[in-house]
Amino acid sequence: MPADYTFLTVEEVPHYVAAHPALASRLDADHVASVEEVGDGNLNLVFIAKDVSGRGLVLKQALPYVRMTGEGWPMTPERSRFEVQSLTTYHALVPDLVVEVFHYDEKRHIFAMADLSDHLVWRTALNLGQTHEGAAAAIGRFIGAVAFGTSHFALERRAYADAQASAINPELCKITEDLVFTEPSVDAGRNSVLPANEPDAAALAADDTFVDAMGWAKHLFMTAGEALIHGDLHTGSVMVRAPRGSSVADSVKVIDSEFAFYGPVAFDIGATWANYVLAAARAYAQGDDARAEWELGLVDETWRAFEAEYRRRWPQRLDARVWRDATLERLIATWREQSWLFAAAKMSRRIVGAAKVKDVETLPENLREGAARGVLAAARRAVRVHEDSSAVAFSRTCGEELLRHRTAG
Ligand code: SR1
Ligand code: MG
Repeated sequence: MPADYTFLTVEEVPHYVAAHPALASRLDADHVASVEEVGDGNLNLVFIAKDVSGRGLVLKQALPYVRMTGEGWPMTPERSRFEVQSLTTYHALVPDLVVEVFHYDEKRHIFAMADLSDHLVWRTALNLGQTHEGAAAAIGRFIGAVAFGTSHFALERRAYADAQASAINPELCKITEDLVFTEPSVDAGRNSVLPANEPDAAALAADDTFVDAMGWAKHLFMTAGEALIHGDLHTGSVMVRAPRGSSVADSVKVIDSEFAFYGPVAFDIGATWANYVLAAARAYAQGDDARAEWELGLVDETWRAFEAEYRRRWPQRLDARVWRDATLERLIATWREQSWLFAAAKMSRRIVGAAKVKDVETLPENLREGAARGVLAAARRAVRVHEDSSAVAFSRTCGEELLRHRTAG
């Protein structure tokens, strides 16, 4: 732990706000009604402060270690800089879809952002059986805007180089390289599954096609610096809100981009696809087939919105002399195929690896067994040659495996 690291505490928050003018104008630090630490992710402290007039503010502090495991797994708190930089860039591109950052304290690795406590973490909402129509499309639009707007197609050469340089994020990338690409098939001592799923995990590790595919995916992740990707765009990195009594999202906000770096665009797409499959695995396990099908339908919803947003921005590309429409079509086709690969990586890591998801983990063991088996089978099928590489074919393929393997309740 760095010697000069000081933890932010619930007691300190009002004083911290009062001491920073950019915050003091957003929250009445003399009349604070409540401060709560609400961080439920794997990494950070998150405080929500409210004043007596109902205004709120969120303060987030990056810990010098992985919260999920404790001090035994150190991690640079400098990650807050990557989060602030990327959120600021994203907010400039798509302000309606990204949480707004108001303040950054580089020394203490604290930043302040808008209070989204009238939203729910999307994973929580999905697990509660709620629908937020339009959220999947919103995330597709976000990915498309970022894929184009932070790339060499949109940025002048110097600005592009500066953006790449300031987003070199090796420590966080290494976590992804290990946990997402290597460890699902090469256990580094952090994996775990139910005893009943041990043969499934062993079969995954022994599947040469899968392991080779993960090797290729890891290579792409480490070399394809296409855009300032989010890097951890699962359903826990999205907040959603719907008016009371409505199933249509009126606000969708991307958060938690500390893993951002210049990487492959399809990594973010694949992350969303994988998490829709995990949500569907839960619904199938619970016997709610209609809901599972709705969740699998989110795959195509995100893809379509991504593609539409990218195509909408394409006319703004800098060098249309050589970046003709053939380049656009090749990009789209490549990303669609790569999304299968990255989704397979993301599905498998959430079943066997160190950081699991509530969608599957909170199922009773007898149902979890089949859900986990189905997700691993889906991941293994997704890396195999498929004639039809569409998003619809991806969700159909995964759905078949989830249904084939589900266990009776
Ligand atoms: C050690 S960090 C574990 C996971 O939490 C984050 O949300 C990322 O997904 C990371 O892989
Ligand atoms: Mg996170």
